[in-house]
Amino acid sequence: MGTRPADTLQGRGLTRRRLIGGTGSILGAAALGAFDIPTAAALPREADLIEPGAQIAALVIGTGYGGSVTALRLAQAGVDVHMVEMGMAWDTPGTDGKIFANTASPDYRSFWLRTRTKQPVIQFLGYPLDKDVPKYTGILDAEEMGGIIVYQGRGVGGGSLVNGGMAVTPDRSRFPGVLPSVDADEMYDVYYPRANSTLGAATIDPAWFETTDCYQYARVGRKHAQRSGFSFRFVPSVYDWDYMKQEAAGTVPKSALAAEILYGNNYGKKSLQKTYLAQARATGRVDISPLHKVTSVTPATGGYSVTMDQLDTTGTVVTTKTVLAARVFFAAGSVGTSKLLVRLKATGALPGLSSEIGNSWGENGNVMCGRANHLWDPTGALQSSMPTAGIDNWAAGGAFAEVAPLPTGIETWASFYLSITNNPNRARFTYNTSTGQVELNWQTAWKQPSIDMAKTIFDKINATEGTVYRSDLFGAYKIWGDHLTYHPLGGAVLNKATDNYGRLQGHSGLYVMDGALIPGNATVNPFVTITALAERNIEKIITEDF
Ligand code: FAE
Repeated sequence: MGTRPADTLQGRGLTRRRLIGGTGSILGAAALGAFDIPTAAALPREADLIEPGAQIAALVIGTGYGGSVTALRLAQAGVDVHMVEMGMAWDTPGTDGKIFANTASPDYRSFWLRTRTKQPVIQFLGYPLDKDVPKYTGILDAEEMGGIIVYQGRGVGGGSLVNGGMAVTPDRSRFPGVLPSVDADEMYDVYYPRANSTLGAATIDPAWFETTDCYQYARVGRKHAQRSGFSFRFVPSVYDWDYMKQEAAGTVPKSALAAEILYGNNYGKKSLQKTYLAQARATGRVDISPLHKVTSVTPATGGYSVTMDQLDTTGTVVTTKTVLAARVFFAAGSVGTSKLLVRLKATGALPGLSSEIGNSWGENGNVMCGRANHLWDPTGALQSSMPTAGIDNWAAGGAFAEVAPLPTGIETWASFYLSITNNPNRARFTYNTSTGQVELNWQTAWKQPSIDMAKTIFDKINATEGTVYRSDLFGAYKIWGDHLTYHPLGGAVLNKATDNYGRLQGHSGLYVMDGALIPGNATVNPFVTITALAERNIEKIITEDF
């Protein structure tokens, strides 16, 4: 389907200057300025950090979903745990009194060791949106892996710090295609409910949804979906709905209604810091070392010798530490875990690892697009940054589209979507001996099936509504955001690179606990499945291995 460039906001009486001036959020249009960087305050207290030569019962690499489940359940079983996290603690306010930067005004806190932002939406009405920022161990990593940019959270809480909070359990009928070796009854009877309850997932109050200004964009999304015959479903969120209602009433500081999302959320979102990690710390058995990046794990007498770099906030290595861990849990995320394991196998540090290590990586079929609506279909100047609904055309067209916000602070007459599609393409991580780097062979053209599947929804909606795609968000006259993923999955797949519970083959006492276990696609947003799978696996590991 073609796009009519004239059918943009400009054709509707809005000037570029007015739009850019009023645009924030994921568009990130902010004034350049000097940044105060409170480095000392942001650094962890030395006394709390892991010590060189320490002997650790259970060392967890990474503090995202897989790592947090692992730490909590081990600690509750009486095991002392040390979590090692390459990102910051995110527990100290910056010079503006807030811990996290607003998405509208990225600053030193926003990106992981970049000197220029790399925002998912590249431009708006022809204006590029990226800006210079000081190099800092910021919260969002836009990791360039060949043909794809993989967005990931960095810090204590991992992806929960930066994500949209959509807590989606896949339809039961799709689960065997996601994790064929896992007993689905157990997952849906025990582990999904356990994960959802500990994460604090809840669905929006339907009556409030119908009346609040901040979800007008989702109501428009529903109307368009239903008029084209698609199934529209509410999805739970880990945002505190009561808090959002108070934001709307103006009685508390705003967070979701102030467009906070990509660079952290200062108030209402129940990130892992407030759920699993809070419970884990409360046991008194879990310590966390932020700004520590694991570089090696190799067998040693009594377990594994684990080497890590301690970083300062410019990313410079200030010291290197080696500890002895009886057991090591890889929970560095799909990319982090895969990169470590591929390197450790190739360099002979962990020679017994399976030849399946590095295989079956996918991007959950992510593709973004926008649609330009008619003037009589406004999506609202106030948009909650927390999505709460999706359009389900998985069975017929292979796409589940999140009705996403475009919270610019002004009316844009635009609808925005992140689609999760059944893209069959899978990539592989390999070690390049000449550069010493781990590479991923994903190619941008491999997104074409995702685009085709997303079009099964949006071509039809455009035809019904007489509307067109936006072509000003991802490059000049470019409709599809096919350069990125928010949902990396795979690289150390369950029952292939590991046994059916995440135990790495060839080296006892080593485990994978994160999104690397899921072979490339979860059919919906993945963190609930990552959490539930970790709950299942750690229960078995505690029973049989400790
Ligand atoms: P993850 O949460 O990425 O945690 C891994 C941790 O390990 C990170 O904190 C890393 O900094 C750390 N790490 C990596 N390497 C090392 C190392 N060598 N040494 C020490 N630490 C290391 O992994 N999913 C949903 O279900 N719903 C959503 O609404 C949603 N929205 C998203 C929006 C954005 C912008 C992004 C980026 C992601 C979104 N996701 C969403 C994806 C979700 O956050 C992601 O699947 C999970 O965070 C992955 O969990 P893992 O435990 O695998």
